[in-house]
Amino acid sequence: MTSIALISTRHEYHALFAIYVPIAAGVFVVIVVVILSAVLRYRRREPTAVSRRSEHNPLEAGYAALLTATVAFLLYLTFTAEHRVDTVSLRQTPAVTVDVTGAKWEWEFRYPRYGIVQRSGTVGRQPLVVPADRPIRFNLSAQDVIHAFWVNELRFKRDLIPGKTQQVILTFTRIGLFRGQCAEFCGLRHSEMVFNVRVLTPARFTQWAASGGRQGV
Ligand SMILES: [Cu+2]
Repeated sequence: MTSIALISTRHEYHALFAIYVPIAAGVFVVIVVVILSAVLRYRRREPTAVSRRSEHNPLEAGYAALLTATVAFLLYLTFTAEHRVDTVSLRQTPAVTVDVTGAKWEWEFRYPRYGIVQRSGTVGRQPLVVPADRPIRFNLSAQDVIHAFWVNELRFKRDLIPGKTQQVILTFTRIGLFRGQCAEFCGLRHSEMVFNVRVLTPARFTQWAASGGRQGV
């Protein structure tokens, strides 16, 4: 095994979520307070002299600076997390490689080392089978139009672009059956472009792979 700690996309996502949501809630409260106070303070009444003041430069500059700083802070956090997932995780030695191809309207999961091909669509909705707690290299590509590989369990979503293969290393930490689906509208049967992810213990995965995928999971 590698000495680099496993990257958990789920953990990275929740760490970002815990920062984004309070900021979004704070912005919402400020907007509601400002709107309500404006509505109450300037509600219809007898006409008085019109104010000659049309702008307040220091206040507006401070507001713009605060907005810019907040956006820069969030972008920094987001890109740092993406960097960890994309770059740092690629230094891990993958235990399994899966070529993932999105096509109208099914997923193909190809395991070159084991000669196994699983298809999510026509042939009995075969699952993507992976071992838990092992880095898995996914080579992501699309055959026809843009699809998106979305596995909510990992909090991972990535657009697949025809003619381009993207590599990403992901790790599942929980054993079980999870859902995946295409998250980019790709045509009439887009909503049927779903798949299951079967996460096994490493020993069970080895058995499954040794049987050429014939042993049921
Ligand atoms: Cu789709």
